[in-house]
Amino acid sequence: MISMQGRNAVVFGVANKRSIAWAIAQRLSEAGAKLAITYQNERLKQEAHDMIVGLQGAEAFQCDVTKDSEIESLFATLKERFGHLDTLVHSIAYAPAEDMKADFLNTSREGFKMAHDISVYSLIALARAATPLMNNGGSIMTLTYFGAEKVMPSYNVMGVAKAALEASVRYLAHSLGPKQIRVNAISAGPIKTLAARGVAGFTEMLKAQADRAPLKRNVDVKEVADAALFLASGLSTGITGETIYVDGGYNIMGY
Ligand code: 0WD
Repeated sequence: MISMQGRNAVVFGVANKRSIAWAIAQRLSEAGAKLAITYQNERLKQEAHDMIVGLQGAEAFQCDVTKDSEIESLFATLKERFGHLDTLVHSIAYAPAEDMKADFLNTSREGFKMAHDISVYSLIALARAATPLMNNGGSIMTLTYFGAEKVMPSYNVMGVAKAALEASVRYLAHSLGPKQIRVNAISAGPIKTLAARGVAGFTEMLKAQADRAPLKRNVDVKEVADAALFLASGLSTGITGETIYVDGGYNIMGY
């Protein structure tokens, strides 16, 4: 049993009960961590507050990661409420639907910028804001997808953003390593969530992955949450800058 007793964690990207971020928040909380979850806007506030009722001592705060002022005030609040932070989970991505659907050749300048701002730059901004609170070292993690490395038809600009995200994980790991703050990515196999619904042909992706993966099945969100707990815990203190696959082994296959 991995214990997160006495540790504080903040989890970004809880949209609803199907969110990967929610499974991670629950897993960290079960292991004893004190949790802050964040929601994007007023519209998601009620649901976030309803959801955390079951998580002992958890609190929910608004933070739209495109707004520097919201990031700043969130971390000021976290400093006040938690004192220090041990774990930060970034489980956020967005690209305009038109750009996901379009032929990649027709990716718009605005869509490209937005996808990279929300899905990549936000990790850098949050890591910077969290650093002063991680004075005993810490673990930062993000969620990525294999579309960063290989072409997944209809993943398009999001694949390019995930490649930038994985490179950012390595550069952040180098930057924060001397402070004993580790930065890693979990590359999850496809899981049915709100964000996944924006990917055309998602059901076929699920099926293809289950057919070809060595484990011959899709992954469960709980398996992703278990890997997140490992990365947050004292069992992974030698690991930083890595992309860890929780995909049933799909990525190792040639065909
Ligand atoms: O198959 C999947 N579901 C996989 C997801 C496979 C591999 C990786 N991932 C990644 C996603 O790319 C993302 O980085 O996991 C992360 C979490 O995605 P999810 O759990 O699949 O999706 P969802 O429950 O929709 O959570 C993502 C949330 C947003 O949801 P919507 O769908 O409403 O855009 O990211 C949040 C938002 O709550 N988000 C923001 N939060 C703060 N500020 C912002 C923002 N500006 N934009 C989006």
